[in-house]
This record gives sequence, structure tokens and C-alpha cells, in this order.
Amino acid sequence: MELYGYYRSTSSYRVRIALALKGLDYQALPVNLLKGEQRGSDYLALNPQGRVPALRTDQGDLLLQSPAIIEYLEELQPQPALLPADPVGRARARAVAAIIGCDIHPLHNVSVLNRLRAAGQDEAQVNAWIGHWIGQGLAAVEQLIGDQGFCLGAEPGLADLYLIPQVYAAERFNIDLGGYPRIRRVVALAAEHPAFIVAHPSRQVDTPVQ
Ligand SMILES: N[C@@H](CCC(=O)N[C@@H](CS)C(=O)NCC(=O)O)C(=O)O
Repeated sequence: MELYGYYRSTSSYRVRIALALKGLDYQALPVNLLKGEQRGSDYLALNPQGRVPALRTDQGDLLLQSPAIIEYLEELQPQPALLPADPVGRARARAVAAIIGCDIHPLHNVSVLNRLRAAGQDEAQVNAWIGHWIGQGLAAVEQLIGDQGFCLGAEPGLADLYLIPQVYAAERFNIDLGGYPRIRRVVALAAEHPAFIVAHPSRQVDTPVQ
């Protein structure tokens, strides 16, 4: 498989964790979002939305949108499962994923922030915007996850592969996570887990050399 992504894109990071958890090999094809490569004609021909990630399957199909890609990976390689067996547990995991994927991340995406800047907001106002939406979303996630293990169980699953990249983004934007002890517990567990380590933005082929 081939994964079009960007080292610090949280949506790409989710997919990298899923691939690593399932032990699926892939080639990384970097798309530099800061250079605007997502809006180049070559990439737009692949993904008319101009966003990463995109996954090319071993059969040559190109899949878009991290939730759809993660679902594909779950169906392709059901074990280890990202979702629990029971319907309520599955709905709870999907709810955490949706809070992050639908209600937090889209509000601090590169193109959204650039739109705010173009509308005259200065960096302090943009940062206040980011802090508001991430803080509000993570406060809800903190209430919804369990008080031991990963988000919703002893093993990492769908909620964790959304949460960890979102926390990475929060830290990039200097958001204080002191008020979220459950989230910090999950972050500490992920920091020791091989799949989360290998998927981390600091270890990608396009990670800038310091
Ligand atoms: N809902 C999409 C979001 C994809 C997305 O917004 N990706 C960001 C990086 S995390 C992107 O490509 N941004 C480029 C831009 O906004 O120009 C998904 O989950 O795949």
C-alpha cells in the first residue's frame, strides 16, 4: 500500500497508527502541506479535495478520508480489532472518534486557519480560536473515556488513534493538558506502545531534520 500524508497531519497520523497496530506495511508518499503540494495539479488529480491522507491499496484503488481508510483497514485485516465486539462499545468508540474527527480537528485545519487569517484575524486571535475548540472538545473526551488503560479498554482502539494525534496537535498549539488526567494517562501508555511510537510525527520520512 501507499500512503499519501504529511508527517504532522493528524489525519495521516491516525491512519499510520491503524496501519502499525494491524502490522500492515506501506510506503509513505509525503505531500508537503506547508509548501501547498496538496493543491498542486498532480495531487488534485488524485484527490480533488486537496487533503491528506489518501491510501492506495495493493489493488491500486485510491481511498480518501481517514475514517473511510481506517474502516477499510479494519475490514481488510480484522485483527487486532480497532472496535469492540458489542454494539454499545462500538458506538462509544465512534463517538470519541467523531468528536475529534468531526468537531475538533476541522476547526483548526490549515485551510480553515488560513481563511481566518485572510479574514483579518491576527495570530493571537487565531490561537485563541484553536485553543477554544480543542479545549472544549478534549474536555468532553476526558469525560467519555475510562479511568484506566487506553481510552476505552486495556488495548488501544479507534478512540486512541484519534485521541493521540489530537493531543499532539494540542501540544503543538501550546494547549495545557493539565486538566485532563485521563487523557494524559492514555498519552503516557501510547508513548510506550510500538505502534504509536512508529507512527509518531517525529519519525516519518518527511520529518524535518532538526
Ligand atoms: N476529514 C479528513 C480531513 C483531512 C484533512 O483535513 N487533512 C489535513 C491535514 S490533517 C489537510 O490535508 N489539510 C490541507 C489543507 O487544509 O490545505 C480526514 O479525516 O481525512
